[in-house]
Amino acid sequence: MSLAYIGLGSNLDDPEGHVRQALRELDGLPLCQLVAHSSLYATRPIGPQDQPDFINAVAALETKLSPLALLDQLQGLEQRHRRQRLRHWGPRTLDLDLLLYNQDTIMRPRLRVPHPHMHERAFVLAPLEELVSAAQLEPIVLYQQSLAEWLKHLEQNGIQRLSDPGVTTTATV
Ligand code: PH2
Ligand code: MG
Ligand code: MG
Repeated sequence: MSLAYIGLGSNLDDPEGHVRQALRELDGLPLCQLVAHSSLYATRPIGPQDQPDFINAVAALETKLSPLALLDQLQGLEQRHRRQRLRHWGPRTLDLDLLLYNQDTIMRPRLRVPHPHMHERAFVLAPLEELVSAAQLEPIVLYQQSLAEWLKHLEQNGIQRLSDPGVTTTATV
């Protein structure tokens, strides 16, 4: 069994609905079980500013899928939310990023783990830190620094916590 962390984001067509539904759907993927999820956060867009605010969250998923098989499942789920790739870093109904897979480092054309931008993004690290502490998961170290250390360098004004974390499974989604 492996432990994967998934970043969720949406800023189109009822973003909160897409994220909540995606949390339930992650739990329903083959050979996967949702262990815990962070609160939902309202976040200002990073990158192009002419788009709506995002809803972001992070989930911890136990899985027997390989990293690439999990990536296929995440992309299938994005497609079922009618994700359209209109422009790089543009608005989307659902973005699912494989952030971490155990302690693995993966460098493939289709997949880099740890996610190459996660340590620069408070909308990923703030929910991730909350989740790890709420669910009492193993502390995460990225390039020799804790999440709290990375977060110190990041602007967090654009991030607002909306709900409460869920440390069991789908009952709290
Ligand atoms: N995702 C992006 C680009 N910018 N900004 C916020 N606040 N949240 C996101 O999920 C996000 C973003 C590309 O994946
Ligand atoms: Mg993303
Ligand atoms: Mg993505």
